[in-house]
Amino acid sequence: MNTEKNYELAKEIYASIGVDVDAAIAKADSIPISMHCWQGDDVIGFEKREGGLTGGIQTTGNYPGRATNIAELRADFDKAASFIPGKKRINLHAIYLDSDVPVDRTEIEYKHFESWVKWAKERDLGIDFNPTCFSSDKMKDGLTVTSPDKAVRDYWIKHCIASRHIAGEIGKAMNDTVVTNYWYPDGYKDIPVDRLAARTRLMESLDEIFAAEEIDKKYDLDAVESKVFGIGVESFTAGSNEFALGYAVSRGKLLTLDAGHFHPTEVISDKISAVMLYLNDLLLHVSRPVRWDSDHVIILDDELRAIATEIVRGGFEKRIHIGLDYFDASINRIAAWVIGTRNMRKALLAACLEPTAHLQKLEAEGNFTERLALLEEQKTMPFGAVWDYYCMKSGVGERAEWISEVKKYEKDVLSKR
Ligand code: RNT
Ligand code: ZN
Repeated sequence: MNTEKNYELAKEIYASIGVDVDAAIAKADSIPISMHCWQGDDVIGFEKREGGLTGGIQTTGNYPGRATNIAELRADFDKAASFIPGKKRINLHAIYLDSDVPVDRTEIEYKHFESWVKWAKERDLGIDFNPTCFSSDKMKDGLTVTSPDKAVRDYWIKHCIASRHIAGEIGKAMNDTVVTNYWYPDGYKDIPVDRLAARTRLMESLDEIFAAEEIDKKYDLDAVESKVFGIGVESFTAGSNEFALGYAVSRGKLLTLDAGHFHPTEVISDKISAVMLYLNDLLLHVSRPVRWDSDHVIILDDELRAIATEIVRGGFEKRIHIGLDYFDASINRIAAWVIGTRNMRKALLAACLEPTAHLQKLEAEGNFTERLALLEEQKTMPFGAVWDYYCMKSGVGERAEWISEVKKYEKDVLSKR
């Protein structure tokens, strides 16, 4: 469908504004995107446990074909990944362990994740990790590491220490840096009277978790995720943004900015350049909140483009770790992975096609007229032609070709589950 020809024309147009399209493709292709395994099974995991998703997060929808075991999840991930160009990682949660028998969360070991390492290595995927501090009868009043009950706190601290150890072992086995994200739903439905005590307990628990073992940062980086509220914990969240930022800066940890964890008019794209002044590394959970932290599939909207642009403009490709965090159970889950991850990559490619140095020069000179004019002209430049060519060259099919293949997989595989 004239993909090469369109690309040649696009190349000429971008060259006229000083952009090298091939260099842009190579750069966008090399930026890793960590695909969250939990889109494939509605954040349930393989613990052989009774009970649904808790912790203020929710999947809605009952589209058929959910992955119910490791083999299915891996096959589905492979299918999705085959339609997504560029460098990919898989983001695992502790509940995605590989074990025939139930294992308590405090008893998990590296051996339960060894098969993931083998699988990821065969595919040249990186791995990221998360302790799972939700969906458990070991929570008390919805609390984990901030519980006033020391036994409850200790349980969750132990789980996080075990998770962190596993992450370090995965890093060593992969000879790569695993980014481990710590998220706690802990908060209160109604107005608390001792916010300080809850946050003190959170700080002390995190300190205990990270002090337990010295792990080379080459193999594992720890990130603390902030949140404003969750369903059932509307009045107070211990790990607020100020808490997490302060913790990360004072302890040399990573902050995790999740696009759905702020007030509705706040955007994380504007936070990147501020926090990067004080942090070595940052983890993003790219998501799409619709009225609340609804975790919709990310679309190529202004905010997604702004996030990617801020990463590229700042030269933060190595220091900002891009993770996706959404879960939609109302549509084909493989399509959800493909749509969202392709959009993240598209946004990165669009960002790499910007004549940033020129725009920044105009801004520094106070030439805001030309800055605006050029930014607007750019919007209708043939970005799609570059994307199509990149997809073709990457062997992931052209344009919407993947849709019919996902439909076929749904008919042949998913519908038989
Ligand atoms: C929840 C957080 C958290 C989870 C995942 C499953 O609001 O965003 O990151 O979504 O860990
Ligand atoms: Zn998140």
